[in-house]
Amino acid sequence: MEKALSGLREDANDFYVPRVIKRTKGPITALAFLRDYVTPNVPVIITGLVDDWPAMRKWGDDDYLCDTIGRETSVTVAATPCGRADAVHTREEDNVEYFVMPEERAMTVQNALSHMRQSASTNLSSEESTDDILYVQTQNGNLATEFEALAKDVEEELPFASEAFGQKPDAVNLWIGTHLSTSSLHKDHYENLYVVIQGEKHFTLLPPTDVPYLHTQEFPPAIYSKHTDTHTWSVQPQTDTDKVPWIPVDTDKPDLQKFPKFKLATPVRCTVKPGEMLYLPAMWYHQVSQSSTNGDPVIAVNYWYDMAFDVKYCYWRYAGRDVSRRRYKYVRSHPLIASYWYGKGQSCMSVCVV
Ligand SMILES: O=C(O)CCC(=O)C(=O)O
Repeated sequence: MEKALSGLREDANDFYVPRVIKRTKGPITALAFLRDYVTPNVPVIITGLVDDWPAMRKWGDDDYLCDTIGRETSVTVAATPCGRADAVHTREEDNVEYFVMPEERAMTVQNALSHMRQSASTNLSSEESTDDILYVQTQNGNLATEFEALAKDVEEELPFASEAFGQKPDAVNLWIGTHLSTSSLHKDHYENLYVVIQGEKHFTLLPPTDVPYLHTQEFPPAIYSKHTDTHTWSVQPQTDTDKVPWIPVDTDKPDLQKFPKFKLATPVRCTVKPGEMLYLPAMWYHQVSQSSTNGDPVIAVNYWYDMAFDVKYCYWRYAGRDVSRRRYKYVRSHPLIASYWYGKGQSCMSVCVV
């Protein structure tokens, strides 16, 4: 098996994995998109497609966002002490590594934005900051629900992509955060078109053929919780649910002693700037950080289209077969995690698996 995987790695490097993520100027036809990027399963940054979206002019203004969503309207915001939600952390009390989900808070956009601006303007890193780190990132089609009032400022679907995939997007998600939040390495079973409206997003991408080198393990689930009386954070284990398969490697500073196979992985880095759209093919692994100037929130919208469970998916399952079966069982069978990933009360089938 090891020999076969090493051959796969060599072939992937020779024939498939890009060394840099190409930029192409839109518009792009469905045919060209399908032929040049979807079928070969390679990422690309498409420019010039969203310059005239009202969001590009309007969303930089906090007053516009607050007035449009409603000054008194509560939305769901993820909160953590460290900026890494849905990531592996060691809990001090028992020295056990958990997959930790964020605390979800209901708050007004006005409060969320002013908190984000304040924390971002200190220019501290997430390790140095003592603020609660907030991130709008529910990944459940929130642009059609909680943030519906903003939906008119972007396109409901991307015509070239809907034509290429033969369907409308399954979910359109709004992301609002700061440099203090990072999304840990994972993959989604979605074709992803990720549009940056303000700030920059820094993606580390790894092809699906890297599955053997990512040290996927199963971790007990837990949730961050802030105690209102003591103002301290704790990690609350979720004892009634199964373990979660996740990747513990931080691609920005991989611990190669602990995760030696990761040195065989082939990360490719790219930055997506305002007005640009990253096509992140289904089954590509990604870790995402973000930055902006003047403490401005980093704002993005992404379109998730259902992927085709075709031969590429079978190859990926084969290359990572020791972990892939269990993860499906897990996602399908646990109400807490399923509702988390599928979206609460949504039809969105966000199967975010590692
Ligand atoms: O923007 C982020 O923080 C993460 C994006 C992501 O994971 C996704 O679009 O699937």
